[in-house]
Amino acid sequence: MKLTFSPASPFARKVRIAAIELGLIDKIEFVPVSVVPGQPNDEYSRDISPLKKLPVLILDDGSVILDSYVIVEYLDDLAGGGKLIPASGAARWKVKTDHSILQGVLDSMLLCRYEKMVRPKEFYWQAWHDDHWNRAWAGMARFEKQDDALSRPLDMIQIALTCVLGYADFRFPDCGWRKAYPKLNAFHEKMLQRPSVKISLPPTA
Ligand SMILES: N[C@@H](CCC(=O)N[C@@H](CS)C(=O)NCC(=O)O)C(=O)O
Repeated sequence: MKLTFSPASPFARKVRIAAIELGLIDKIEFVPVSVVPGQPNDEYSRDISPLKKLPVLILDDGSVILDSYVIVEYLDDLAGGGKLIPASGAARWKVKTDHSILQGVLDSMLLCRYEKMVRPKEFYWQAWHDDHWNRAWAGMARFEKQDDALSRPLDMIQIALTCVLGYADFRFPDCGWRKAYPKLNAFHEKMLQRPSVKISLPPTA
């Protein structure tokens, strides 16, 4: 299998950590790809994903699996199922819903980043930026209050939350999440003890 990848992408990092934790990392070839908002990549859009986003998992028969959540679910299945995502019952829907929140947090953070770094300065829209930052911040606050999610055995939520916090450090180093969210800070320190988390840290900004 191949995975379209960038070391800066929190979504790709999520898949990488999951693949390591599930013992599947050696089955995946990581293919660095450049997809930049505002710039076409016709080959990628045509052959891999019309959404022009990474990561995408390309199976040996050429079929594709996306997005990052579905890839992790696929890998979890390959590993026997129920390892990172509960196989059934209320816990499954809770994990899926919490993951949607974390996915939204990352989407909002990326939009903030694009607003500042990609959009021409004359079109910068502060209120829109702040609205998305507030969503990301409120999403983090939600997990600060979830002791169980921070302390139970490793699952998809802990991996996704780690990627959110790592991305906050990477792109918004002065945002102050550690001070505002001490339980998330302790959780992140604990997660950093895992080789999968350490090896996949985003490049130094
Ligand atoms: N929902 C997607 C989001 C993926 C995503 O936004 N990837 C970013 C990189 S971190 C991307 O490819 N951006 C390029 C673009 O939007 O042009 C997932 O979970 O995989």
